[in-house]
Formats: sequence, C-alpha cells, structure tokens
Amino acid sequence: MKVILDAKPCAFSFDPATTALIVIDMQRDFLEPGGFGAALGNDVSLLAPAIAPCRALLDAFRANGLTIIHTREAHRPDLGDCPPAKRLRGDARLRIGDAGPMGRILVIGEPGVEIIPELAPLPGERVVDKPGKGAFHATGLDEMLRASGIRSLIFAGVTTEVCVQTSMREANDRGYECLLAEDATESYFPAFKAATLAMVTAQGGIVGWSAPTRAVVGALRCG
Ligand code: TIU
Repeated sequence: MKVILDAKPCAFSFDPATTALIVIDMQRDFLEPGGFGAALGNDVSLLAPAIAPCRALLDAFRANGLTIIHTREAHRPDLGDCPPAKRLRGDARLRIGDAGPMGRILVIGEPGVEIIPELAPLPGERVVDKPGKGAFHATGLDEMLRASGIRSLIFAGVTTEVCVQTSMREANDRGYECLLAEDATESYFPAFKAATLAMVTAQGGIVGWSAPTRAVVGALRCG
C-alpha cells in the first residue's frame, strides 16, 4: 500500500513493503576523533547532528518490520580493493590501512570501521562493506535489493556530498526512487550539504526527493 509524504520538489509516494532504509557509513572512522575523517583534517563533531534523526528512521523502520541496510566504507586487510589512486589521494596524516588510535584506517575488522553504538545494526539487518564511495560499486547491493523486491530507497548517513550523494546517484541510475532524509545526513562542510540537497532535488528531482526525517516517520505511522 502506497503512502505519500511532503517532500521536495514534490510529494514522494512509496510502498513501505518495497522500500529500504540505507544508512550510509555511520561508522567511528567518520564520526569520532582519531579516524579517517579526522585524519583528513575535518571537525568530526559536525556530523553528530545526524545521529538522532538516523536513530529515529531506524526505530520507525524497525517498528514496521521494514528493510534496513547499513553500509560501511571498508577495505580488505590486504587493501587489494583499495586502488592507489584512492589510498594516496590528499595529504591525510593517516592513510587508508595505516594504524591509528581506532586500528587500521577503513580496514574491515578494525574498531574504526564499526558503526557507532547508537546506530548499531540489529540481527537481520544487512551490513554492506563498500570499497568505494558509492554503495553500489563492487558490493552486490543492487542484486540484493532486487532479490528483495525493493523499488524505493530512503537515504541517510554521512557524508552528504561524498558517500551519500554518490550512492543516491548510483541508485537513481539503476531505477530506484530515492529520497534523502535532510536532517539525517551531515557533511564536514555545511555549504556542501546544502548544495547537495539543492542539486539532487533541482530540475524536478533529477536525482530524487528530500524531506525531513519527521515526514518519513510520520508517513510510516500513517501507512
Ligand atoms: N571524506 C568524506 O567526506 N567522506 C568520505 O570519505 N566517505 C564518506 O562520505 N562515507
């Protein structure tokens, strides 16, 4: 049964049964001091406002028994899935694979890759480790969603203009109806977050829709 919520650039209509919540990279490496985000010179406290809205979305999807996917930006310990072009980019104090205060940066199995405790996955919720910025690159996520009959995606997580926007664009090109939860995503650069929200919803929703978390939660309550 379809539900409709107020969104930009126009109403977003979705069937909760064929909708997944995709929480992008809410992991310690981006949200806590000592991880990848901090090593790149960012103020990680700027991402904290997204935590409570992400939790509200998780609570609503859990209460309705809906599909939830968590992603983590993470590489194999041998870094065979991390091209040098990615590892050597920029002047990070700690590069991917280097040992930091939360273990090796962005490496599967290390403490920094873990999703923050407030948003920890529950049993039955899929956790997709992704070697790229986009959640569809080299992950099998598209096949997983199609096998589950998912057609619409609600996006949340960090950072807005890097992994969230990349994933939303990948999803849009694969035919999913995508909505970005405006307050459940943050960037180290507030202006980039604002620009992303504007650009994905411009031109009649060229990439998709956006709406506040309360609109998504409210629609699920009514649905
Ligand atoms: N640096 C930055 O803003 N983001 C990333 O490197 N990865 C994600 O967005 N997850």
